Amino acid sequence: MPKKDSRRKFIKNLSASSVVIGGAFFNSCSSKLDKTSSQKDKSIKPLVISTWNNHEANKVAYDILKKGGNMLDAIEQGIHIPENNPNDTSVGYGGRPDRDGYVTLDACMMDAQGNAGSVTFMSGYKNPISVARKVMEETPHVILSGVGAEDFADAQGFKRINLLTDDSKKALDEWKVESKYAPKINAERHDTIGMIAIDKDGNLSGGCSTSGLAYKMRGRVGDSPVIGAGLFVDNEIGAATATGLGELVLKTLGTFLVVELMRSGLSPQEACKKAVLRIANKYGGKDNQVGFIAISKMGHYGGYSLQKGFQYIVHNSEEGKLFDAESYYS
Ligand code: SD4
Repeated sequence: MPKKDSRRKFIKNLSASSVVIGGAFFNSCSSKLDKTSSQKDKSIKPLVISTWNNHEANKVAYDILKKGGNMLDAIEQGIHIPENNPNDTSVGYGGRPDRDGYVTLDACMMDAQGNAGSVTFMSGYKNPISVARKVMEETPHVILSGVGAEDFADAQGFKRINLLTDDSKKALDEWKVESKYAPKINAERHDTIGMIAIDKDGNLSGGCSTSGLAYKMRGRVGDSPVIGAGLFVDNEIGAATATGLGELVLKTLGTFLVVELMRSGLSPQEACKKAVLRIANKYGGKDNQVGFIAISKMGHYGGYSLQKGFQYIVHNSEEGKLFDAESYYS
């Protein structure tokens, strides 16, 4: 499977955001937007798309939707797959810690009615997507953070566990020796799961879950739990989710931008590409990775990234299909 290689390349490509480049660049590039391929223009519902090769997660969600199950159950149970997997070092249990050894998780969910819930900087619970769903369904708030999110999870009956695995601890110790504990904006492998879906009636929802950047500074929160950055759903228009260097996605409100670009008439593929170009234009991004995926209200989909190596998995049939996203830099 190309997964490991692409992960490695992705990590290599993550680095501190760099210089701003000229405004003329955006205009010249934006006129060269592709049409989606005919494959992607076919609208077959239900449809579930996730970032990276999260095949099993995507299939779990698809199977629930295909049987006419609840959309949020589909997304939640799909995202549980990487969250529960100690060998997935980017999400949930086994996620890489911050540089002080704390595993802190971020997640959010948004539904077709425009409801949203999110947890950030949360330790001790391996399914932040479920806690985010509870925030959405059981509280008048959108975001609960840190100790407050943990107290809420406890009150909701979630079981507290130690998220730091022996493998993660060992990797952290090696990293400390290698890096001399220097704060870095990024590094290391990453495969945040962002999942968006459309059901057979054309209703859209999504979820996103991550342990954030490995060896981040304590307290750092990325784009993934921020509505409009890591995930955005507007049931009249479409849905989008993001992966990559969260700082770039936060500074451009990337998924809100993708959905707004679809509102202005662009296809999901064109919208993802234009949002990536916005980042390239404003922040360079030559050494960074950002990837977007999107679904339109019509059930069309697409994805685009800054760097080569970003993949996304699509299920609108039992088998599913893994796409290598087109990228700005080759
Ligand atoms: C973050 N966007 O915390 C996440 C990282 C990520 O695949 O997507 N990795 O910035």
